[in-house]
Amino acid sequence: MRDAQPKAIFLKDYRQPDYWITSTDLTFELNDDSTLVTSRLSLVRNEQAQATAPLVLAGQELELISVAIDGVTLAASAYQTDDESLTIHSVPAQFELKIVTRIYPAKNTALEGLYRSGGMYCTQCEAEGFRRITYYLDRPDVMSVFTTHIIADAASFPVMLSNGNLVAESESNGLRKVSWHDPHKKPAYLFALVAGNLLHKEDEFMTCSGRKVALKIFVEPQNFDKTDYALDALKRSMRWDEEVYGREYDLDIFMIVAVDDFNMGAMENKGLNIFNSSCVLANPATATDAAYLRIESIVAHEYFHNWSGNRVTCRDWFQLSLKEGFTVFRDSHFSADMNSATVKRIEDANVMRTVQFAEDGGPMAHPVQPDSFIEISNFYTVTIYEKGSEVVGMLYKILGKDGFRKGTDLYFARHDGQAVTIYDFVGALEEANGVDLTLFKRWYKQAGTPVVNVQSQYDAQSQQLTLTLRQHCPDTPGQSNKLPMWIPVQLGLIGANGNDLPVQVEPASAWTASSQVLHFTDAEQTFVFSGLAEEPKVSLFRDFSAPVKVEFAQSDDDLLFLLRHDSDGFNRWDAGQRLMLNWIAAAKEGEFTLPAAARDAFDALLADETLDASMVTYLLSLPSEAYVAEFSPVVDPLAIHNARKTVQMAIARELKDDFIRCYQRLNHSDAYQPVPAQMSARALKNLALSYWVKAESAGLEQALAQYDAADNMTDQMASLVAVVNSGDRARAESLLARFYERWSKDALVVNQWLSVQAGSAELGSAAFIRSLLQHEAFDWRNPNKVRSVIGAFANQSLVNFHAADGSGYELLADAVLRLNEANPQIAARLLGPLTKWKRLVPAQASLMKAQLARIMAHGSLSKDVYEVVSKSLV
Ligand code: B3K
Ligand code: ZN
Repeated sequence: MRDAQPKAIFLKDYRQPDYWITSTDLTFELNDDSTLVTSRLSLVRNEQAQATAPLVLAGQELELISVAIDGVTLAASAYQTDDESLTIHSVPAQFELKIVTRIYPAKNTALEGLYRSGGMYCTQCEAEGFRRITYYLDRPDVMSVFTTHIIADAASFPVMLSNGNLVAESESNGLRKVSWHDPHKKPAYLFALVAGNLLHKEDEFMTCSGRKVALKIFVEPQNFDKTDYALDALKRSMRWDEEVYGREYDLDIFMIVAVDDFNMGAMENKGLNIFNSSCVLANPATATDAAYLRIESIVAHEYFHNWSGNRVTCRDWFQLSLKEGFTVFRDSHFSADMNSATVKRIEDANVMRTVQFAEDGGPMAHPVQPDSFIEISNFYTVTIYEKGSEVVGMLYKILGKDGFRKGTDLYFARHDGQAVTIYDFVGALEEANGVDLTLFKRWYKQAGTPVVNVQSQYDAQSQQLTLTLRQHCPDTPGQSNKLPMWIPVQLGLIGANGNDLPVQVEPASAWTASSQVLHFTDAEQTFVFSGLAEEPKVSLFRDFSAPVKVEFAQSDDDLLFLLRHDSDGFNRWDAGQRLMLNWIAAAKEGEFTLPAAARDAFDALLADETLDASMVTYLLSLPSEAYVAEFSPVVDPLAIHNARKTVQMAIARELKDDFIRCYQRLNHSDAYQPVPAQMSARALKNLALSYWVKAESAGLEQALAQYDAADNMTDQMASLVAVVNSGDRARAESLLARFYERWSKDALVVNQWLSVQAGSAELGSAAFIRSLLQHEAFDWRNPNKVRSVIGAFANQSLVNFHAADGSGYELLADAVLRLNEANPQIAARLLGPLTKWKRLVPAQASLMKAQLARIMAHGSLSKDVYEVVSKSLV
């Protein structure tokens, strides 16, 4: 908690530390109510530092027992502590430092540092959690070799793990002692420790150079049957990273541990990944296809960090996107290779457009490489992760597959074992390809979403099409008058028969034919396409080639044409979404009828068995309310909800018979497997069911029948969601009760049950949510449960969250205040929806602002909450 106003930290103030830590030897004695930590460090003064430089170590919530230098215990006058540090006034140029501290893991509700989750001990040290374990140079540019000894009651903690390889174990007098050694130097944020009564599933991976790696997934005993899929995904990730990036694993063992209480999805600690159980555990009866896909991508993401993050790490936290943006790019590419590349692109664009563009247009907007922060935990954002990945993706488009790989090879070779910056990454790509990316680097420094305006003109006589592109990027907090960005525009021209036409463009230097990319680099540029005997349809930003907003007037007929014919799957979807946005806008103004041509196009999609079913699912899915909101100048949640529902009903009614046919065609009972073909078929089948439920009561009966027949959670959950959102409250309540009775012992399933209710427009009023918070299944200490109820309510149930009486906002503010002290990271993260107040209709905006002001008035805000609220109120 803060006494004075928290201060911002600036990138421009970066300087190297005065001391380096070459080795770190830690002993943990895990006792019932406290843990004794003995740290033995070898330190050496930085050659650039002055001989008189004091040693300042970071530390929080630590009970200091003793400090000794080279075996001599220091008198209390030789050092000084405050809430955040330990300063030793005078130290030699090279020395051994021994520090003993006591910590209280069972009382640690912030879930940073060493804490208890159920019966086990675990850690989370990124970004600045290690300082809650012992005093240390807790910054990523201090890389050290770690040895860890753990001593605990042998009966309660048969499994004790840390990074690297197990080098010793022994037992005496009921105490077990183990020692782990990690030969790779690493920053403290990658340290991990786990102790508990755990079972593990084991497998083996043979690396490309023929080394055997033991793979182990540790879980609490009741979850032993939920590890197979993650193990499989891990092996596929390891193989993929060898094949696509030439990266081989570098220890003899790779471990994953599942824990129930975890602030984020997972953590890439060296050799010992720790996962939120919701992101690793699955079996067909309890996990949906969506959960399987999430597990596949997160297992891959954490594994890929072994190179992009661990072997080559960040110099400081302003470089966070160096590892996160690049690693998201790598995991997206992996998921695209494992499943449908087009669908993955659609999903990524959806996140950008609904969540990242909103962040970039709001009070927390920041560049991919931020200039400053108050609390680094607030910067694990969609901008750092997803926009960071899109920026890497543009580099990939610009350099091409082979050029990109040459660049990453150089990057890994040159910086292995180092802590570096985003520009070191770009520098390696530049050097390996002999290109100058100076202009491109603006993507890292300028916040905000560029808007690209497109004017097109066709001249039949000269057979030329002229495209004029203009770009501007709106002001964001602390940044105005932005410079033009290098925007890769992947483009196609389509003839009347639906085929792509050859592209001949002036200036030719702006065109890369191999990737069909136009390089748009100035504020305004005109491109002339020639040899066009007919006016082509223009397909712009294929494959979502840049994270920008596009203003390009195309008629509904043109959009329908693109929906039917574009050879780029992403743009087929995009054209459909634009059409649907137009319909929703029209429905806001009055009655809506589905145009006959659109009905025919949808008909054809539903009947076409040659198309990838997951792609058809996306083509027929309406944009979410959040998506519609992002495309609305002023957000009126109720109007959006009603208009979207009108369009949904029209589609459901008009295509009812097609949906029923499609449902029946796909509703067969092959044994469940989480494989792409089956997942796609289930997605389309369940979309058809959801429309059928909207269209007539027979659909509802079928949803109930499917619920009873289902042997897997995907079908069961789809039925439950359809019934809950059908408007038949009695049936919804009775099915929810049955579901709970069946699954009340399985925490992950219960969390899905909480989230279906909290996110439902039909059920989720603030009063209803308050009753859910009283349910035996809810627990404020568990972040997954808080996200399942409060997060689902505020992010998905928009009509209820934005209720006219402000009750939704009040509920969210109450939750934030309640968690502010106990778990500041989660409290700050929940705040997201309130920060968007400026976009809302005035009555709602002022109610939202009032709740932010109420939080601000609270006497003792954590840095995390303070930063988000104070920036949002400006
Ligand atoms: N690197 C971690 C995130 C840690 C968050 C700390 N507040 C997970 C990931 O991105 O892989
Ligand atoms: Zn990551």
